[in-house]
Amino acid sequence: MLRIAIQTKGRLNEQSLDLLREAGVTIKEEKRKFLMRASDFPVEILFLRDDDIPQTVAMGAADLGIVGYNEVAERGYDVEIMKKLGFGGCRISLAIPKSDKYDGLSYFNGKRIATSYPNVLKRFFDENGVEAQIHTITGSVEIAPAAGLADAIFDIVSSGGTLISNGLVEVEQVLQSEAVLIGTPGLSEEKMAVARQLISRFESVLKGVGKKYLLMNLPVAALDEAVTILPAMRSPTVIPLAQKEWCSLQTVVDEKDLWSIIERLKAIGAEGILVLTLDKVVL
Ligand code: PRT
Ligand code: ZN
Repeated sequence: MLRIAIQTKGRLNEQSLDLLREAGVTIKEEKRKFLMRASDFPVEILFLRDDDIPQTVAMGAADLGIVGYNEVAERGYDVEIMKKLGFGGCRISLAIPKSDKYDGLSYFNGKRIATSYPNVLKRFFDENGVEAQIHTITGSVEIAPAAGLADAIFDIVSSGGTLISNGLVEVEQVLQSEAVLIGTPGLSEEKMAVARQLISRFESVLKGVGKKYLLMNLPVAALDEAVTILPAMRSPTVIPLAQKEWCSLQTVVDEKDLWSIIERLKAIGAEGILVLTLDKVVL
């Protein structure tokens, strides 16, 4: 039985559960306990505060964990990063009052910086020869400058809205983060086999994210040109139609390119274009 630790509540909880569910690992939600057995896969889910997940996995009290890379980097426990999971994206940045002039990292010499990520910040300052006072605070770091507790902050930024509403401006992006799957180093072969199976399912789910399945009818004469427009996984599937001069074409495209691809296909005669949501891609 493999034990995987995820966040009890908070920003990563829902997406961690969604990813597990999409990968065929489901738990009965009626009565949530701190440790729950999945009904359809040899996994149990341990619900923890995100702060505790790296240590729990490093100790082997959970075999795997889903947590923000920022927590892994800050806590410094010996865990293996097994997979980036593509959600929970954010960065840890240095931000200063917007009325201040910023002239590079030397700005921070002698300044007081409030943060919940003192270790990541200390490493960054040491690497860059900055000597500043790091003040560790938990909770609302962004109010520290206005409250006179610090000159600048080092905190998680995602949309940037929190900084703006506190009169701060981001000046250095120090660490890029997203949710990652971590594992205890040296898992037994038996556990590794289950972990590999789970990772391969995660990969199938993640490959389907941001992809659409396209189906259309196309004049056979336009096929060569259509193939140059469509970046299929190998090449698009072409099916003959009863009307000899027409064929049906099927392929997978990135959602971000969807409209430009559709417009180019219409321009070469594609008709009856269907766009379908793609669930998983198993290669
Ligand atoms: O209760 P528990 O200890 O488990 O949770 P928590 O309160 O410590 O963490 P939580 O749930 O807030 O965040 C969990 C993880 O989500 C973090 O460790 C990051 O990896 C990731 N994440 C992604 C974020 C954000 N985006 C984010 N925007 N974590 C926090 N924020 C906060 C940030 O601290 C700041 O206050 O949101 C604010 C900034 O957001 P913007 O959009 O205004 O820039
Ligand atoms: Zn936390």
